Amino acid sequence: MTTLSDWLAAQNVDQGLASVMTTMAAASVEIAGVLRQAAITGQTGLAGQTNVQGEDQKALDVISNHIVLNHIGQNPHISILISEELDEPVHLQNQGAYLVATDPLDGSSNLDVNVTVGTIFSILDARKGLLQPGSAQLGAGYAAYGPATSFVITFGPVAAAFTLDETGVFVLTTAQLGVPAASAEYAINTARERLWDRATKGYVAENVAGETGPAGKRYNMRWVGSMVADVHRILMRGGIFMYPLDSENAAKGGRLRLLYEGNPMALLVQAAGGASTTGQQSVLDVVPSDIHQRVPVVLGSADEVKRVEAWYAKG
Ligand code: AHM
Ligand code: MG
Repeated sequence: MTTLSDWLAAQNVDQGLASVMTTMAAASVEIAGVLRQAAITGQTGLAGQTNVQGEDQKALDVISNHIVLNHIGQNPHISILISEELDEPVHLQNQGAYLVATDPLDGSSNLDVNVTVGTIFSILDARKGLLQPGSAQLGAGYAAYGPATSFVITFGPVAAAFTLDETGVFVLTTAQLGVPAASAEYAINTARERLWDRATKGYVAENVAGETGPAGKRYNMRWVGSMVADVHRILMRGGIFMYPLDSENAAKGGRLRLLYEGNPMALLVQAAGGASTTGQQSVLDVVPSDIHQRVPVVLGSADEVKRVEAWYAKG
């Protein structure tokens, strides 16, 4: 049995960087505990406030943000925290080399209904500023709070998955995730079809056409509505996840946030052999101009991402 600590000790990375993963793992264990009890302790529903993006915060969003902030504050290697739930970056009183950008609890619409949600995070060199492209990430990961709590991380070359055991320890359960190039499963919120651009409509129509259509095979659609759960499925068995630019979200630049949703997931998928695109370029190549910037996200099995890119190339 290999624990997260064993695995981290065997990686060829700076000890401070490894400690950031340990900190995020500890925060995730605490959040998992809160989620497990929330319906009993009454920590459900709205918090009665909105975040910087104008979204209603749920009680669990606020609690999760506090938990992450508390754990990060105890790690002297982290000097800056960017959170979906906080308007401004938090500058901690230390000389730590690392910046963490996080969505402390992703999948707000699935809170309070016992569907998988998660914590997503990205690790950057704090000395290089707040606005770095995803390709500059030193590490990334997420915790998925499902039937089991998974912790999936990368420092770049490989993505590994851990599962929380009953004693509160993360145990290595997949040493190297591999997203197969070919797949027949796609994930997109089809209720937005009328808003989609030509490329998204074209790609999805080909999938729906099945074995007699141009894709030549039968597809299945799976949409949890929590990015963490949808991306976790893709990392475990392949598929494609799409939250493209559409006529409604275009004014904001997309739906998902670049620094703490698009970038970490794109790095994990790349480490597992998959690909990502905004339609125009790799998600990892987008240079942010704002910490809460949004981005179109398409990621997963390489062949499927290539088909989407081909649709965008047609113009
Ligand atoms: P959140 O950070 O407010 O939870 O929003 C992000 C979520 C993703 O988890 C999910 O993929 C997407 O938003 C769902 O959007 P929609 O409600 O449009 O289906
Ligand atoms: Mg979120």
